[in-house]
Amino acid sequence: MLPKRSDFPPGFLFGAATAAYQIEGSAFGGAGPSHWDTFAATPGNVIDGSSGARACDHYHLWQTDLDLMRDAGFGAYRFSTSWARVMPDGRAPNPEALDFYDRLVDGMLERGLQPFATLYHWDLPAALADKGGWRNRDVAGWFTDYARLVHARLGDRLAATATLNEPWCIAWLSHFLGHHAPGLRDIRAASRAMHHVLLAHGTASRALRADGAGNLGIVLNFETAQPRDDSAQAAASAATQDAIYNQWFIRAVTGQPYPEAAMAGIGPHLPEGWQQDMDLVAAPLDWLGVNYYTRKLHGHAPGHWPNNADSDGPLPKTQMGWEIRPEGLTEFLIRLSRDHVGDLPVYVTENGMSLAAGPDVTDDMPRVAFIGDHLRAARAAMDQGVNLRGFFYWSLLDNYEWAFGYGPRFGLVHVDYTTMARTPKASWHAFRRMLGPDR
Ligand code: IFM
Repeated sequence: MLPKRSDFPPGFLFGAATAAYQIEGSAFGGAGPSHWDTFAATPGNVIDGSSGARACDHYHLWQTDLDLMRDAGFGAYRFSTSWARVMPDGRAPNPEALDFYDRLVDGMLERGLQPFATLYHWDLPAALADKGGWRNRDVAGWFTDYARLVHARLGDRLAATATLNEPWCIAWLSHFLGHHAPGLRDIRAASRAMHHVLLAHGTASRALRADGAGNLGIVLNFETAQPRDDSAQAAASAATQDAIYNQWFIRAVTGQPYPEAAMAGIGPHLPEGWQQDMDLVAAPLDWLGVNYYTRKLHGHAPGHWPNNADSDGPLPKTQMGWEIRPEGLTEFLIRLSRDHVGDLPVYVTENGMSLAAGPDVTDDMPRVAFIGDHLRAARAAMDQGVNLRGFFYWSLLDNYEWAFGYGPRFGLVHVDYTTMARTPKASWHAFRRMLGPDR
């Protein structure tokens, strides 16, 4: 059961989120290749060998998708613009792409949806990957040029803009763990990316603000990190993981130093002179986006820093194998407000459940329960003083789940990847009963 609309303040925003590469179809509209196209074309990187070339064909079906957002009763839509679509070679504009996003934003406004844009949700132009991508300090300038271009075209109609989605994934998951493009496993590459994503965020935010943009934020992901047993070693592993994942980015963007437990391994590989960037990184924020999904347990692993092996706890899991632990959302919202952002407006910019489709693709009652529990967890944080302003479900549609291909289904709406038919699931109907015209 979902809570009642009246359990939340009248201005509280409910929405759903998507990302360009996961839904649009990177083969359409004159987009250039991104590092995800090339990563996906490399054997072994994506479980089913698939890519986002067609994805959900949102490039052509965007009006249907916006109708689904409106008809569920949502007030806001979180989407991303694709850098590789907007600048196919990483530098020169693609007018077709800007026209597409222009129509998309107008389409949101026509349907009463507030546009929440994310400028980077992982589609780095391959031409910039050739130059070292997030390892190259110049990425801050390249990203800023792209951000300004998008803002010059759309900024007059955006309700909110995030620079980056999930810098931990952009930097650590992709350059240290090797699971996402560019698939590196290298502490020096990862450390540089850990700093350059923040430099890009700070540089672009300041430039956008100078151009007159308002309501700027960043979207960070958080994952509960707890020791797997009561040994001192497991406590140290969990603390290191927490520092890398849950503290590195939020501390830097709010003007706090990088956490000691992460600096122990990353510090020696940071680019020279990084200290001089920290003021720039801490550009003023108008809001913080929080993505939350799960918890992992951590223990000691021999060998190199961070000496960390993760495992799953005992709670029920989603199709991704992720433990379902709604109280983690309450805990993070309270912790972030207490330790980092105070009264700054916060949005849950992603929270969702992957669930395999059964014979009746509309039957996703476990997802309804998941959403209800997480909405109540968000409400509990508000009751304890967190300035939470909205909640975006991930995701509107089943879509391309990166290295997991098209297997995991996170959508409120089922997508048949052969016919591209959209079929609303029980969870979509539950939101409609909570928010829509019939409530
Ligand atoms: O699909 C992703 C999304 O792109 C970023 N946040 C987590 C989601 C689920 O893994």
